[in-house]
Amino acid sequence: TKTLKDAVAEVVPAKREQLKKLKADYNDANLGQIKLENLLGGMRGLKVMLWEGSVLDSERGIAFHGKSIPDCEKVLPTAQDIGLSGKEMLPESMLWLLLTGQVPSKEEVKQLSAELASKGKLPSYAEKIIDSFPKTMHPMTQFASAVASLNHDSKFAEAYKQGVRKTEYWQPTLEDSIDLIAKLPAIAARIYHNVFGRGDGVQKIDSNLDLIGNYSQMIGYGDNEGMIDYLRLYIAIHGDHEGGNVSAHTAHLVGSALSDPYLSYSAALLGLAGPLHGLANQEVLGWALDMQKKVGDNASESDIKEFLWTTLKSGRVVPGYGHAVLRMPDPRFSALSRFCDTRPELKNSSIVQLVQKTSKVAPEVLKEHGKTKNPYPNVDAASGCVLYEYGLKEWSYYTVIFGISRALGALPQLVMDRALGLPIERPKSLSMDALEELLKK
Ligand code: FCX
Repeated sequence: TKTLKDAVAEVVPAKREQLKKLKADYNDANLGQIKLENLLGGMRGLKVMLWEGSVLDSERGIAFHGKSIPDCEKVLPTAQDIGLSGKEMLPESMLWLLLTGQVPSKEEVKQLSAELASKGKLPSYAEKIIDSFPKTMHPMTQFASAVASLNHDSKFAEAYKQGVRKTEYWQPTLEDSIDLIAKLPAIAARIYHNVFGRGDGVQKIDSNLDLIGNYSQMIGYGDNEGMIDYLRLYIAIHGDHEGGNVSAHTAHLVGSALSDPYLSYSAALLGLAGPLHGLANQEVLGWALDMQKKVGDNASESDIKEFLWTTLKSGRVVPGYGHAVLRMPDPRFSALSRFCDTRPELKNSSIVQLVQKTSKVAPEVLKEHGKTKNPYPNVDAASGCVLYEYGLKEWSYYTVIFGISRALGALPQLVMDRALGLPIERPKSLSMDALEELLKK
């Protein structure tokens, strides 16, 4: 059975060749004009980054190496396929796809799961660092700091110091990336234990379990099949959302300075901790619970609409709605809703029902409000209420779970950045005075 490293090694020459040909054939080609509105509007719509793992289409949603979420659900190996119970695709399968563009075999996924389990334990210095954080520090700050601390053992940083050749950079980058992905569950579980007293805080890593099976054990959900399978789905589909979102772009930008994967991904997590990005899933739940308090169970559409208008009139955004790129209901939202429909314990949950009902009326209200370009639910609208229903009620922890996931896409791109020898990122900036001068010409 091929290892992930063998599979990446097979892909790298073809990717290098493709880049060489692109440069040779089209180096001067125009990819669009830069307007002032792009510069002032957060660079929306500018095609200025290379990102291999996924491409986001505003009308069709995300595709991972050309595969939509329903395609992935059909072809990516599940827990059942590697001898465990569970029907959802495994994050290991998604990681393989994102890194290589290929659908892994069941044996390859099983081997990758075992490799991650063997690398999952934290060094004792990292445990001590996590244990020293005040409980009142936000879990995302703890997460990013713990991840940064692991650069102590970075193979890339060491290899760079030893003068490794540029063409080989991708190899220690891949090793660090796999080591980091393997350890994210143990970091996240220890934070959960320290802050909320859930799980026993012990790093029990069973070499027969998959990444999320082990994570679920460590956070005290080892016996809850529904939750384990939900986490697998959640973590697989949050893995990548092309390159321009804040977390992915940050990993790429920081990595472009040849900062190692630990430093690059730590920075990405700090971006994910912003309320307009990953923190939205925490915000949604708080907001939905406030609505539930106000409108009660079995709320009518008009009660929900009224609550939505109250939020909007107070000048706040409706969390879980809108998107910088999508102009349709987020297929990740649809995948999580589909999961809810298949599980009786969720189908009958009052908070899940409220969230689903809201997703039917909110687009109408947001259209009438007339500001957002995309009135439909994004993934964050659904993700938190399921965790809540399964008993993981500490919402300030939710973005940490997103943070385990985003590594599946951000780190493979870092490997590709190094394999392709992409340069340090350095866009040009201008002051308003300089802009005025330029535009008057
Ligand atoms: N409720 C109310 N107003 C909204 C809105 C919402 N859900 N979404 C956008 N708007 C407003 C914007 O605030 C902006 O108003 P302004 O002109 O007064 O500044 C206007 O509509 C145009 O924004 P738009 O171009 O549609 O959206 P942006 O690309 O600027 O922003 C986000 C996209 C996602 C940041 C925005 O829709 C938002 O704040 N949504 C709520 C938070 C959220 O759910 N974030 C998670 C997004 C995602 F899934 C992720 O990255 O994780």
